[in-house]
Amino acid sequence: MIELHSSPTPNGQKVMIMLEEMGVEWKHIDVNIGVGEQFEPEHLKLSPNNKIPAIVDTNGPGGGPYTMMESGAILVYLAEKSGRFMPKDARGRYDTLQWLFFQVAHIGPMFGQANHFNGQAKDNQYARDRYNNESLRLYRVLENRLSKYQWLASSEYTIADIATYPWCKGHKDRGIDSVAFPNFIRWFEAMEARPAVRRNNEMATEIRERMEKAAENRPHINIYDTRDNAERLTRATSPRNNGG
Ligand SMILES: N[C@@H](CCC(=O)N[C@@H](CS)C(=O)NCC(=O)O)C(=O)O
Repeated sequence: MIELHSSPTPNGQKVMIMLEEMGVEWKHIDVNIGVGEQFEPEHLKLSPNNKIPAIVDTNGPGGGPYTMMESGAILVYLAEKSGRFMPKDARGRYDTLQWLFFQVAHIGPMFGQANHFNGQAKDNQYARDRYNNESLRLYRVLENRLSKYQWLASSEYTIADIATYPWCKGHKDRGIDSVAFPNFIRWFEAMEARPAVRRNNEMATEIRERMEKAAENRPHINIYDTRDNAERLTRATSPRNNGG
């Protein structure tokens, strides 16, 4: 059984899609980052970087529970555990790892910063231009790759596709359409046709609603508030909170 300690953000959804594709027994344990549950000591035991997602595989390598953070590493682990969504030949495997790392190192952080400055710092034109321009460039990288390959890494559907899709859901708001990005749109539609992806999208809405309801009377935090963030982040990473 796999426990997913998470929230249905793009990084959380990557793992949800993978678990649905594998068809294994799993459950979602809600970690509401809007009320600061990522900073609680129980979550830190699973995720030393205070982030979601984290998993606990109750039947990990060698038997017994195994805990992991970092969505890219979790996808590699689950691909190896299931023997699926990672090509068996060496070139296909390294291509998959390249495009998986490309998502984790570029698509996630750059789209994330663009969303942040567009939403939280509308008057910071420099930062908005920087991350919006870079995001657009990254969509072109995806388009170029997908003009040569059916799926991101190869002719096979892999964990690189699973990792990238949830981050690309906002493409319409960025003016990404089938005229300028025909191969990206073909790929995006192929992703949305997969039953596991459809189930993920339905579950993401349900989990969000459940978490909002559970947090109704609880004090919310603003993870973007730089004034109280400094103190909270220091506390969260102090040796005492980390079992030191
Ligand atoms: N590199 C990490 C990124 C994880 C991450 O940034 N998670 C975000 C949600 S998508 C989070 O936990 N944010 C809460 C916070 O920053 O306090 C991964 O791929 O797992």
